[in-house]
Amino acid sequence: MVFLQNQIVMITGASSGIGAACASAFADTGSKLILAARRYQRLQQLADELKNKYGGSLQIHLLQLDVRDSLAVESAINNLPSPWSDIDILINNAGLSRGLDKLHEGDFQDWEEMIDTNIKGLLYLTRYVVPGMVTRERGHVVNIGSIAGHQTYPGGNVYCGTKAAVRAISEGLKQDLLGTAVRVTSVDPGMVETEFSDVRFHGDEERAKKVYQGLTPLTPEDIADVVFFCVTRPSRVNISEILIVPTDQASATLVHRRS
Ligand code: NDP
Ligand code: 8X3
Repeated sequence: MVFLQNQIVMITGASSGIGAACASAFADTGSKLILAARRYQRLQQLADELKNKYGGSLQIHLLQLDVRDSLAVESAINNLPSPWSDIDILINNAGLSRGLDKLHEGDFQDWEEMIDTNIKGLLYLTRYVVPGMVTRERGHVVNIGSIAGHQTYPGGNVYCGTKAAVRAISEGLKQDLLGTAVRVTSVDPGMVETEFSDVRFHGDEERAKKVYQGLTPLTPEDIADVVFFCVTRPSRVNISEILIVPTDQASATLVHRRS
């Protein structure tokens, strides 16, 4: 796609789920991909798959990065080799939920992991990448929010709080960038089948599977399609927010299960 030729697209949380699907969606467009996550081997595997599929000329730069570490984020962004330093599109996707406990019974470590990743990690990336976009007078930040930022569900307390924060931060960033060419979009999915529920339930696969039992969830590719749509609109168009749910989901708490 001409529009994306040589554009540098950075995706956090690219080792799995929605982030990996976004990497695939952009791989065939002539853009250059910066893929970041903690699990470097998974990133390498994905990069190999994409190069096999789309050709060796596909340019991918891998970053082993924990977005919770502000110094690591600063160093990763400031030390990008020069062909990779001018990021055009930042997809702030790295995120997770931990637990589904009642607030008054919740686990501090779970809370801190969610707050540090979903809010602070997204802020660090934004803080280090966006100034360059402003200087270059081009750029697009896509934050992966959630239906959980629109509606709170029982046991969702802190996770929903982090996604409500992402929603407010996206809106705030858009306001602060008014007058520049930099665009800001929040893509807010409902239920998407990824490793999300395995992570939420600390590896309890049975419990994770039950989340999607009897309904047809979204796929990571469905979300990548929407992200792709948002960043390929003409420069005068800023899609501020998109809420995307499975047909079997009416709200955060109302789903239709066939069994
Ligand atoms: P996955 O668990 O499949 O992917 C999460 C990704 O985030 C992984 O690549 C993981 O990589 C990365 N990640 C987590 N913590 C960190 C960290 N500290 N530093 C860097 N990367 C990190 O889940 P999804 O694809 O579903 O989740 C992606 C985003 O979508 C999240 O923000 C989630 O909240 C959001 N979302 C998901 C929905 C769903 O139903 N699945 C619905 C709505 C929103 P690694 O472990 O290698 O670091
Ligand atoms: C992920 C979707 O409904 O589990 O953000 O919170 S939900």
